[in-house]
Amino acid sequence: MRSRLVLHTVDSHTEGMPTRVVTGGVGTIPGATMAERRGYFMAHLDHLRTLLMYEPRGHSAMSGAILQPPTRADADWGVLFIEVSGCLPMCGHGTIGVATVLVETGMVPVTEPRTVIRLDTPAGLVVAEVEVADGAALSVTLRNVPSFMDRQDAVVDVPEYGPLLLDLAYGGNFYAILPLDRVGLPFDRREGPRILAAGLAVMDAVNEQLRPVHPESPDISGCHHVQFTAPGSDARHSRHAMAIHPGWFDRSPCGTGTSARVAQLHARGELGIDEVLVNESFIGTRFTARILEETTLAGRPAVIPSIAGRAWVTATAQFFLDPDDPFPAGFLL
Ligand code: PYC
Repeated sequence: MRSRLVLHTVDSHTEGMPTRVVTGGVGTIPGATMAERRGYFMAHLDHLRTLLMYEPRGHSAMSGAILQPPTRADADWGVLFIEVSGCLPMCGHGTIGVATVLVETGMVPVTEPRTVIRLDTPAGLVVAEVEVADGAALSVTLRNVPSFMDRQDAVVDVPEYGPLLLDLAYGGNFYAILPLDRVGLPFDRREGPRILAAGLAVMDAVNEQLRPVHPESPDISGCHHVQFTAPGSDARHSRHAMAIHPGWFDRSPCGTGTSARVAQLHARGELGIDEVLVNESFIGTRFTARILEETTLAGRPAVIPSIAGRAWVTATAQFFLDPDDPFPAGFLL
């Protein structure tokens, strides 16, 4: 057995969505902040992401997180989120997976019934409160970054679908949010390929016509996620199909998407502080969400969402790269 590198991981899934947590082998990524490290990683180390996320070690809906020493004194760990689609500034299901792995492997001091972990992410500080019993992480509630409605009732012209009315909201990533029936499709997993095609068309149109940019962090820009809400969804119980670039669905209810959804519902006057939203994924798994407080971001109204869900550890692994491996950066089919 030969290997050019060894990457250590603890794999988990959060409400159905994988988080491959890289616990060793990458080293400390250069950069004074996690946002700078994200930029360095994308420019110089992206082959490590594709090696772990793409086939044959991953798959077309793979997701993960690389643990790092924190860059700020008030955090316990730094986290870089990796996916088939790139490096996200923030990932909610990934945070729940990371917090679960940190507790269940003893990589943080664990106290029962609650362990608080402060995570330094490229989008800002995220605090995860883990409910622990007998060493098991029973649930994780995260306090997310400021989330806001970016554009309400925007119209985008989407080839083959026509002018579409949608909201654009931020919850750690930018989300276009619109009812699925506006693209003439039923909320049915058998329609997955057509829902994904519509999602990609909406993303392209949004990025051409409305391209969102974070008001304080211009390195966070563009829309790579479309939240198609199911008929009957409201501010108490929402179901959705989350189409993600370059063409996959979130299996979890999507933590940053749920944060964007609560910011949207709050801006529309439909969800008050501390009112609970149950947000359900395309496979029927659930996060519960609430707004902890109102705030402002670059002078615009924003909210601090809290998102709760659960993750389960599925494996530990050591990934190798044989010097003769014909796919040193993996591949996607
Ligand atoms: O949970 O925030 C999330 C997420 C983003 C993309 C996939 N999951």
